[in-house]
Amino acid sequence: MLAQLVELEKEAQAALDAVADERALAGWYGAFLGRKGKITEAVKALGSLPREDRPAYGQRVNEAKRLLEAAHEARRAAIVQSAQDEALLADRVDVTLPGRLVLPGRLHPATRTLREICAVFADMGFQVYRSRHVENDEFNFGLLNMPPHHPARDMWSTFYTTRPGVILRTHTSPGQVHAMREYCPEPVRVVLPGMCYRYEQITARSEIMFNQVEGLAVGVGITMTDLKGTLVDFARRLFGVERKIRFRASYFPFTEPSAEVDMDCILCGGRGCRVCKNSGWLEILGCGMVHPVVLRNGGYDPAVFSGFAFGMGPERIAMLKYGIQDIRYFWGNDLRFLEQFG
Ligand code: 2U9
Repeated sequence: MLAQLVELEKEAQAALDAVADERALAGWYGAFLGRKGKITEAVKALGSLPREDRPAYGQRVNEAKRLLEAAHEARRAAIVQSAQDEALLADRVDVTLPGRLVLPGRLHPATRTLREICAVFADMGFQVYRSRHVENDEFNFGLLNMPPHHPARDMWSTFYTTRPGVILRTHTSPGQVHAMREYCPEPVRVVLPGMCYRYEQITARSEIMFNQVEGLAVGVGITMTDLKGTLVDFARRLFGVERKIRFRASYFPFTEPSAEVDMDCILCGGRGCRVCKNSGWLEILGCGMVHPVVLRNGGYDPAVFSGFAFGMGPERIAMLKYGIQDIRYFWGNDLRFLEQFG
């Protein structure tokens, strides 16, 4: 029996030496040390031996079992280690390779211009006020002095939704009513930047989505000279200290009187060129004194309060500033265009 045991031990050790991976190792364990394994069977055979042979055999078989278990554990550790070594070799990182260049991103030229405009007004004490892009008819038109069927509504071609009265804002002006209602009876000085939507033919000069920056100042004793001073200062801060502006009478339903503002051409300094179409002037914004009806809709008594408002398009301002010929570039997503800014 003892001789058989020695043979079995040798067989087990040889089989273990031939094991190369974890699957084979599990098979080996089952064959020798598992519930029906050969070593386990050899341990069980102890009971059937003559009493006098048992101590020697018992000691030997237990010793064999212990040794093989230790060998099994050592083999398992070696297999795990070599699998790890192989994986590391296969997935080797060459730290001497040059790194991959990560190009820094940049702001879209419209966003950049929008922020520059807001920063100028922020320096003059205007807070940024953001409001919803999906509006209702009342805020986009009614409260801005355009009741249903008012002919001035034709100035804005509107995107309607399937829900009656719910529309995409055609200008940031509804936000001004939200701001007035939030702050009244305190004075307000806010700028409203953001996207507006118009159901229009897309051409070199008009897009269906574009940004606007509108401004509003309401308080006691605000006059048109405040409006003029603010806008002259704005033009000089954004385009240079030499800038001149002029006011042309105009019409907006929410301001009275209303004006459009031109600035002397930044390219030719007013002498006349292709960009200003030889007029020497560039139109940069619209403005006016807030209409008394609109002031009342915002919660202010027009007998006590007055205010001015203005509005401009950052894309249009960027087109003037950088000599961009076609507004469609802003949404064209062409990197050759976008990478020229910032
Ligand atoms: C309230 C009161 C007054 C905002 C104004 C303009 C004139 C204007 C356009 C210029 C080019 C926007 O991007 S554009 O299409 N804006 O001409 N906006 S006065 O007046 C307001 C607005 C809201 C409550």
